[in-house]
Amino acid sequence: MGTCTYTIAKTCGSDSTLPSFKAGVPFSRCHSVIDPKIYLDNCVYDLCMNNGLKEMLCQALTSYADACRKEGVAISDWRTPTGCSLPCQENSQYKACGSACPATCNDQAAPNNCSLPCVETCQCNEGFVLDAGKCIPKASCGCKFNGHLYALGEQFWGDRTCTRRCLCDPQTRQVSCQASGCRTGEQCRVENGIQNCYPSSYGTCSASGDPHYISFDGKKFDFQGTCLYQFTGLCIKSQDLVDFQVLVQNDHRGSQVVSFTKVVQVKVYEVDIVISRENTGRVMVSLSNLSALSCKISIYRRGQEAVVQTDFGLTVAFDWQSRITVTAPSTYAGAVCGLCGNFNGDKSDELTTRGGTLAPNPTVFGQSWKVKDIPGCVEVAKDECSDLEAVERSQRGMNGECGILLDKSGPFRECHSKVDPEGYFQDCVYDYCFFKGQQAVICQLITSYATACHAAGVTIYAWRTNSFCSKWKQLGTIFCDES
Ligand SMILES: [Ca+2]
Repeated sequence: MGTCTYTIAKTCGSDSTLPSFKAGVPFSRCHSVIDPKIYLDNCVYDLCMNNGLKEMLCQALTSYADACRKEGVAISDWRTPTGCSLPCQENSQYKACGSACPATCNDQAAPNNCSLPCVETCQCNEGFVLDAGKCIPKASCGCKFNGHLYALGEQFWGDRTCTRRCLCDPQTRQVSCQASGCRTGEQCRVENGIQNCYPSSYGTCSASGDPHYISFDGKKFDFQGTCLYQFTGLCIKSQDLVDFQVLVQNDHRGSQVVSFTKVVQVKVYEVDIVISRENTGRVMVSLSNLSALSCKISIYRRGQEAVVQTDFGLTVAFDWQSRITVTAPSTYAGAVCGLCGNFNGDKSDELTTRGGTLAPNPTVFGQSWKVKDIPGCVEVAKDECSDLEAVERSQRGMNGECGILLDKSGPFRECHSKVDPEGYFQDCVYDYCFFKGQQAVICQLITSYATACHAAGVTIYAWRTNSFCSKWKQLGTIFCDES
């Protein structure tokens, strides 16, 4: 032991004052099976080197007790007399020789059928059982159904085809099931390991440029009113569908003839989210319902866009400039209304006004979806661009400007079969005409087509050059230059 002077013999139990390793209780029955000498020596050494730290004594005794138990020797309680207590959690108590098969919610009779040797353990008190590492009252155990345990109050599907909805009743702790099924527009499948009814498809509505709308059912039109409008929202209320509203406000730009989307407002779960050009790079959120924000709504940035996503599958994206995209699950088919149409699969009834009649033109249609007047806002139909046809003719033959979209050997050639460029070309010509060929405006249109091609999984080739839609110009000045 060198210079160590600690009186270790006494502490580790080689005299009669402490019960530890000494013959007699509680280790005596083990001495003939495992010689305690080496354990005693180690104990003495460790204690000496650590100035008699109690922890060392307890560790040494624990390792001897474990060794004995492994040999099948029952050890009586040595912790109480040595003060080496084993901390036990709530609703449990220390057992020197407890069952190795504790009672659980799944198997409350487990200790009775246990063939393993006893272990030193914290055993749940009478009336409690082990569940996820904790001792809980037996009455708090969930329900057993088809070999699975479900929490009290938990709802789940009782079959693989989503035709029986089951509940683990908190009162009876029994499972009760009812005939049920997925709603229209949904299908039963497993996502992220959870079987449920999920939307069978999604629809997309968008507005970009001055703004050119494409409704859920694929109807294209232009509407330039500059007040606040319902872009889309739930119109046929149902307890199965979460209510929401997406509003847009357009803004006069440049020539004052056309307008662009400048504010997008999303209202859902009593949360009000505003994305505006004025606050590019930021999203404003009303804080009346913070909990919904954390678990039901997520807001993040994706490339140049702000994205608002809800737990029921609605996604709203706005690039803070002029392009807004709303994606809704098929469960909302036929139940929405607004500038995006009713999402019923029928293109011909898309210009249905708030009053339920079919509008003769997009201006009348758009006006009917006005939510609010903004001071100074107007809803005039824009004048036709006088030389639109001439512009279209000349652009159609070009390899550059709007013509780049149609160029059969151009950068978008592989996309033509996947995404028809004609509509984008028409929009491009339209804007080109009103903005007198202002490049930033048509670059936005071409970017929209490039984005659609990317989404369709098509490779497109470099189309920006230093003199045409260069990246720098697009990020720096597009729609930001008031002159
Ligand atoms: Ca429709």
